Amino acid sequence: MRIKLVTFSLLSVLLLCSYLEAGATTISIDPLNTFLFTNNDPWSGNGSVPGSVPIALGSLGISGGQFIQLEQLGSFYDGTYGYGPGVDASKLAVSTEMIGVFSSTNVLLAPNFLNRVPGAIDAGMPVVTWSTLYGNMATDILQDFRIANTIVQVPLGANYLFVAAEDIYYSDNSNPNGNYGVRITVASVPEPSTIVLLPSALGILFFLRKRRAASYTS
Ligand SMILES: [Ca+2]
Ligand SMILES: [Ca+2]
Repeated sequence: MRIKLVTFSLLSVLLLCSYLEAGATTISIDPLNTFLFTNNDPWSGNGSVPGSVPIALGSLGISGGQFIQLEQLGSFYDGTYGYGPGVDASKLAVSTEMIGVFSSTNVLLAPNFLNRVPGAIDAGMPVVTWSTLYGNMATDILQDFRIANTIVQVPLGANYLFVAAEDIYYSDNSNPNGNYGVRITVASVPEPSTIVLLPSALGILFFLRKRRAASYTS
């Protein structure tokens, strides 16, 4: 019986672990893209920084109220030393800064709007983003948060997550090692029913063992 009890406990742990693993998704993030305001980016004035691609939470089985783990992976090159002969971007790719913002919609306005994510919903630890390299203009919005190894509760009403590198000038960024990204795991906060079930299941096993021991002695 004791062996069965141990086996049962191990099975429970394994089930919980497999549930944790089942929810992990890795998404590559292009450090050229952002959801922040940009100014003279690129400095030539021709074109603009591409927008961050919204991640649909529903497609990952994530909804408002759930806790998710966001892990920043890899690193990008922020372009500080330029490009060309003698510049090994893969070795200079040491920037890891990452930010995110939840939104009710996938709408991202043009780069010249400060509040580019009209459906933005506040969550996580606030981050004050840097001003732009050209013009020293404010980029900070209230609802975004830093992503490192972060557990955050998805706010109610959120359907999308925008993720971006944090930088002051985006047009010279690159991902030479192809490893800059975010891993999203549905944190398994067990359902209250599961928490109640586990001790009661153990209790039943204990009761059965007692009863069996009693039947041997009678
Ligand atoms: Ca840069
Ligand atoms: Ca902010």
